[in-house]
Amino acid sequence: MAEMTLGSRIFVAGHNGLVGGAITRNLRAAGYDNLIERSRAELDLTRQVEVEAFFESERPEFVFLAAAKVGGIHANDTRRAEFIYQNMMIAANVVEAAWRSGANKLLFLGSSCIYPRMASQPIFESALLTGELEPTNEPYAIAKIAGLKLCENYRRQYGFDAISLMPTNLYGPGDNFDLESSHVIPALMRKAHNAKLSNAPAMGVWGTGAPRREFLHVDDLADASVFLMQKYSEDATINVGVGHDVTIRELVELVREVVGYEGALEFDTSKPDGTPRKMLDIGRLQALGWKPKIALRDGLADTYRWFLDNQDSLRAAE
Ligand code: GFB
Repeated sequence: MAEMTLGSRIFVAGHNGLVGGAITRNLRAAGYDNLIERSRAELDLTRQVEVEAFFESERPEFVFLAAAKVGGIHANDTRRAEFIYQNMMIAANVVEAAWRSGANKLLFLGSSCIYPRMASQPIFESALLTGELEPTNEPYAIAKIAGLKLCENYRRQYGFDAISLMPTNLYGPGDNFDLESSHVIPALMRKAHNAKLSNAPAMGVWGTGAPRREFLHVDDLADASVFLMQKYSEDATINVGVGHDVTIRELVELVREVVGYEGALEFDTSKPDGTPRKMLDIGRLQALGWKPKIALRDGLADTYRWFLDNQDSLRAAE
């Protein structure tokens, strides 16, 4: 296994996104100073010819594949073609070009929503492909499973050191706060914030509030990603989570506390609940010597500070 050193040529695909941004911050803080970055306008990862040309000329040694088309339950459910097409193309193009151009190692990110909808809890890595997927995110899941299988099979056939991680639901600074397409944490934070400012008697919450979710701060994921790039080289994907979960109702109570909104909650049960529960078993990761550091309440406060500092640019971008 080739070692990633401070001078290694490292490509973080998706460095402007939630995950890629956090990995870039983590690497820079640790002293890695040979990072290769391309915005979407500079390099469209769904275009094979562009991706091949980029890898041939830049020849990155280490690749963090954090670029993906992502979104919350509604975006996944309604933009199904975009989610399957873009994620399959990005994974296939980048894994192939990285291997072909002689990269030392690639790290791919799956997602806990690609395990079977009714997987027994906590979810072990071995649950992959043992049952039916959650229908609201099946296209995304199929594309991500294909990405995982690319890594596994490029290892087997070519000996390419491609590994995959399975992060649980993520949140943190740099998240998407658009109410239609976002994940649950930024959506609830923005709704609570708007309700507080307008003195609204209640804020809306999708679904019943009963589903359970496990949340990992993106800075913890970035830390685990860099750790595993250095330490892990096996076929099997590895779960990255916190090992405990909360109901959506408990989450909204925490978000209200952080934001300071005391009105009522209105549950809109015409909106989907999605998977009833998805909590990862993180025994394998812990056995390697890594554990998360950021508690949910602290992470929510950190995310809300980021939202307050950036809300003008978020509004301008909409
Ligand atoms: O983060 P989220 O959208 O995605 O969370 P999933 C959805 C859960 O939060 C559902 C509830 O139970 C919703 O009913 N919820 C309550 C809300 N209020 C809101 C709201 O205002 N906005 C949103 N978005 N949800 C995604 C997958 O599933 O998980 C993706 O679709 C991805 O593929 C991601 O893997 C990690 O956790 O249900």
